Amino acid sequence: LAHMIDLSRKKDGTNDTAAFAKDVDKGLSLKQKDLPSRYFYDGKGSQLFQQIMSLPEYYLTRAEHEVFTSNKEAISTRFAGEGFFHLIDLGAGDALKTKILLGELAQQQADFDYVPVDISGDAMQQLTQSLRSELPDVDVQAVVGEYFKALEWLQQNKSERKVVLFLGSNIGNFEKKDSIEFLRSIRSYLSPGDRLLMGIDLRKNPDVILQAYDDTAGVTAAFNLNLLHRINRELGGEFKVEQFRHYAMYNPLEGVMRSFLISLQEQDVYIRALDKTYHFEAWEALHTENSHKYSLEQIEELGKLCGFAVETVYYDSEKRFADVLFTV
Ligand code: AVJ
Repeated sequence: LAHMIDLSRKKDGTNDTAAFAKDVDKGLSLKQKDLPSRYFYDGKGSQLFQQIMSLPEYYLTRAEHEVFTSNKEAISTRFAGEGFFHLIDLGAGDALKTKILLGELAQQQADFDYVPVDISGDAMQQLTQSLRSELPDVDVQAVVGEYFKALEWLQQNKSERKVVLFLGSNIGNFEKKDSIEFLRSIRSYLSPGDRLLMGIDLRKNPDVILQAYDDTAGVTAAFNLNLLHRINRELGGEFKVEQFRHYAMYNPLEGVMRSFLISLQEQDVYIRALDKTYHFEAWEALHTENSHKYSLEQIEELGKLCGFAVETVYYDSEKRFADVLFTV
């Protein structure tokens, strides 16, 4: 039986648009302008991200797909060994990679239910529907909401065995201290025997990384610029989007890919919902995203700091990407 839980409404009575407006005002009022990357993913942004995942330059998705295809039996066997479990997929999206595991688990007749979590209600609706036809035997309970909402859901089911998936190098968007905080909170809802499988993009040739975030077809540029379109659509912004360009740079010392929107000229931008005008100098940068790349040592250290031990590391054949299985 498939159903959906919508946790996306705020308890304090404010709605998503109000929260977006507040964050936009805060970010555009900073001396160094900065907007949270989670706002990329409206309907249009999610669609553009789907396109990014099939770009020749964006190796991450293909690499992780290969990890899952090559290791599906081994991974499923680890998960399924000890009776019923919840398979919780944080930021599931279209769950293309998870479906490889779901098919294998179904074939092994594993006793589990699948709990995909995503901020996109559309994505969760589509996923629920596609699973109903592709894998009718899998019990699906989609949750619409931010990651921390899913953690609350985890708490309600504390006594049941859990396997948490956090795939696609989504951890890469977190600053180091936020990633520690996030993994510790996941850990606090888990018990001995539970597991975490986390997909992480590895450090590699800086050119390869840079191209993945600055593709020749300009899809990543459109994805980044969509944030301004979204402000125009949802907050009555008056961004002239063609007066901004996408700029991506990789710092190999820090292992951080950073994305910006650069103002091509001095300009003022009015946003109706905030009844305020924001000034941009010529060539001023608005920071929109960080994507952290890890070494294996850093992954182990991060796990240890948060109460997780590495059980197995699964790599793609070129060792570009790792899916790390942690135990508590
Ligand atoms: C979804 C956060 C993993 O950082 O690689 C892709 C998002 N941004 N291209 C990433 C993204 C630009 C992506 N994550």
